Amino acid sequence: MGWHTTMRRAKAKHRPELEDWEDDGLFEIFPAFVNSLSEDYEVFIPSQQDDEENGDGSSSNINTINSNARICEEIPAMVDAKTVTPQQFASEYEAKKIPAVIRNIPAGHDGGKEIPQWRALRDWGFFALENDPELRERAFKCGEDDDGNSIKVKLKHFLRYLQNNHDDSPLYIFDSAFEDDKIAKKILRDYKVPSYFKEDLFRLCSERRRPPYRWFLVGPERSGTSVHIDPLDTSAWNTLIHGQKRWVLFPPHVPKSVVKGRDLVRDDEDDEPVHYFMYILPRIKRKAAAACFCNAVLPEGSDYKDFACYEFTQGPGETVFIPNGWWHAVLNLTHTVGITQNFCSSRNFDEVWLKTRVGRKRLAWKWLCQLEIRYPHLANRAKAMNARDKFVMKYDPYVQEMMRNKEAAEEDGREQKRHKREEGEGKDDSDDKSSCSEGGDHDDDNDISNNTNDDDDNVKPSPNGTTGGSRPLYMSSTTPQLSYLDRSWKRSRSTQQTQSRPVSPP
Ligand SMILES: O=C(O)CCC(=O)C(=O)O
Ligand SMILES: [Fe+2]
Repeated sequence: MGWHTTMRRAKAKHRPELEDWEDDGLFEIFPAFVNSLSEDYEVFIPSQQDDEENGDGSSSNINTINSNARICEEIPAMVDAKTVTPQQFASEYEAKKIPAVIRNIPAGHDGGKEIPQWRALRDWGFFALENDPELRERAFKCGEDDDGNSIKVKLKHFLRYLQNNHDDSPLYIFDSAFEDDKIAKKILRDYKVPSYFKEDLFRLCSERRRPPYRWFLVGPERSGTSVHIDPLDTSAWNTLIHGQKRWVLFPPHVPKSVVKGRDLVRDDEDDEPVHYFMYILPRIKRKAAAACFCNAVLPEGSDYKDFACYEFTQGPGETVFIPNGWWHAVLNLTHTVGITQNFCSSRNFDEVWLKTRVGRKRLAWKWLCQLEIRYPHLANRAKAMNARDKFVMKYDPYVQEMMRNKEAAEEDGREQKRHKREEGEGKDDSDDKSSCSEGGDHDDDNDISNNTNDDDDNVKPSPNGTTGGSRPLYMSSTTPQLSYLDRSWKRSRSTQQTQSRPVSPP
């Protein structure tokens, strides 16, 4: 099958409802849009004073939003890997959650030291990729069907598509599956995780279990990534080897509804990243400017309070650092090749923990066990947050044992009632029903934690590193979530107090 048919099928699976991928004619008008973009970094913070002057005597006006912007922070910060040490980066940028553009890493500078140049500079050119006898035959993920299944095409087909399509919003290679694959593993040798991002606490979980965290990116012009916050509140770095990417960043306090701008998408419009950058983002900025223009002081709680956004173009050899919680969207202005990784470090650990304990319950338990062994101070931080929020971890073996005891006690109770009824003692039927339903009123999956949104993998709970027999901090006896459990559970707990923890600690 040739590249054309392969890609037509891939597109039909990715967006079955879209009949004409070239309908908006963006291929024609995109170059003019790219030319209209400022090469400078653009800060947009609308003025909140309707009679404020801009310094040249003109007053603020929502039609001239760029001149209306007041630059008060250097975002993104410019960092040179030739001079900035990992310690400086951690304290000046990562800890303060300041987005940054770091220059010179692939060229052989990192953390103020010289390193070998990345092989990616040699091997990730479009010609080199197309002629790599192994990689060209390897299938990469470039989309998803409606059921969330990956759509993969061979690199050689994708590269022909990249050079020849007129789609408004083309497919984009976004592939995270390098492990277990001899051919794609080569990609891992072509770059080196920058020293600024070496700390990677999820590595304590096995490669197979940890959430996806690194992606090889091959993006045709006009493809991109919709506005989002990175998963599990991780931070990210993104290094571009070829081409140009346009970025927009919004600080974490800007509400989702504002950054998405769904109310600003017209009925006949698409909302792909290319439409976002060309049409929706300018409307979001105009709306923010108007909201601020109309209100000398924006009321507390206004969606546009402290609105800001930051736009810039990333060039080859530049690495963008996106601190956790920052909204971002990306548009490939040209064909691009790059690499991105997400990470949890001790500086974003608290936020990542709060998301992981809810979104990945089984993984969170396994991770906590490892943290207790390797980084006890972080495990203590996680446990302190759990105690503060009265958060009970579903896969704590202690909790699971309690739930088993509770169920056993309930079953005992039911058994006794059945027994009594058989003996003719339980005459009042309705009493029996009510007490039975009380007993059966627990979650089917024993979930007594604070959130039932579990998109977990199949990790088995494993021993943790708490001291034998004592109650870990996150299982405080005053935990109110436990107090809703019925008397039979309390009985079973009291019988257990003399026992050691069900799974002995390492
Ligand atoms: O380069 C891109 O398209 C952006 C990638 C990104 O934001 C992400 O992977 O989370
Ligand atoms: Fe992202």
